[in-house]
Amino acid sequence: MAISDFKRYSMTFGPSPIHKLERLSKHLGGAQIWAKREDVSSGLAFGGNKVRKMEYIVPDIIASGADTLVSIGGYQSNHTRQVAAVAAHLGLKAVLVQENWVDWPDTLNDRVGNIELSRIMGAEVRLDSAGFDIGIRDSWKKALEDVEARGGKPYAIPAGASEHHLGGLGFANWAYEVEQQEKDLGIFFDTIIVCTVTGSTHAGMIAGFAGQEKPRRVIGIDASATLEKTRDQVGRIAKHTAELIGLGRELRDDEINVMEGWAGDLYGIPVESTLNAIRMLGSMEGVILDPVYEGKSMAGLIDLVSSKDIPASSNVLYAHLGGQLALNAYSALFR
Ligand code: 5PA
Repeated sequence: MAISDFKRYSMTFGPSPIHKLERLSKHLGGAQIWAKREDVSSGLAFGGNKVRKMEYIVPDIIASGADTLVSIGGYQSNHTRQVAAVAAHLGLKAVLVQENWVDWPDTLNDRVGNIELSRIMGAEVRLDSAGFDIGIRDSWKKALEDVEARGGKPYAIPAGASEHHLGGLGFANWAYEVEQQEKDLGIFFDTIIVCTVTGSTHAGMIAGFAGQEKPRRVIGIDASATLEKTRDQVGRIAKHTAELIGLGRELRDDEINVMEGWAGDLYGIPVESTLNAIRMLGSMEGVILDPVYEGKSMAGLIDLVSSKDIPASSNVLYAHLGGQLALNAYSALFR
């Protein structure tokens, strides 16, 4: 099997756009920095990385005859918001377990942003007091049972669609999309920077790029603050996805590169470098990042480029995976 043998149900406008971050590159004085924008590549509820993953899962949903998508995330999960949008788009129901992943004091945390949109899109939102964990949860199993008990047919989508057997395909294909765009732009991105938490975004990229001729660094910046779990999950999903798309060789350990240093102590809580990155991209480029994911991966990029860990001769591609809706729950930080 190759990636092109898998069915893809289109929910994006086409390849996500790539553009240069000219002023940021100049300011940091090192590598040239570009962004590929998953946050503006779909018309479904502001899009983001899960829409791309779901494009390879929807054919399986349709074939299963399910009538309800069941998924899980934090109160401000971008993933569950995108599942709600996909359900609405397909004419299905959605049950979303929203756990208290972040001990964040904003009283509107369970009302604004992502969760508000999920409610608008008709999803059944179940608040749950459990804390952060990217693994399989009882509350999610219970939601699946409840749908069955009331005569529905559930379709299970784990956190971030990562542990789903097809969860890595969307971003494996992203790697091929990049290769094509490079030909059009006449450039080679030797370094990719991506935020990683539940792992299938980064893992898919690793599997996809591993099959290409020219090697490159695919750096995942951890935003989970539970590094070992995320590293394991990235490695496992990368290997599984590589097998699915017929890579024909084992992935090497050095291809699985999850870096720590910018997550702070806790998932979902921004630290100084996160806020600096958000303000820098906002004020210098008019590009908006969030405090949970992209602010942290951009903080990593800023440091790696500034310190010349990524050499000045490099072309860096920053994967912007979305996430801005959560800013609504973090307004106090920018008063
Ligand atoms: C998320 C994930 P992975 O989970 O595939 O590693 O992606 C990390 C990531 N950027 C990066 C944004 C904007 C994201 O939303 N979000 C999760 C969610 O519930 O929203 C799965 C955790």
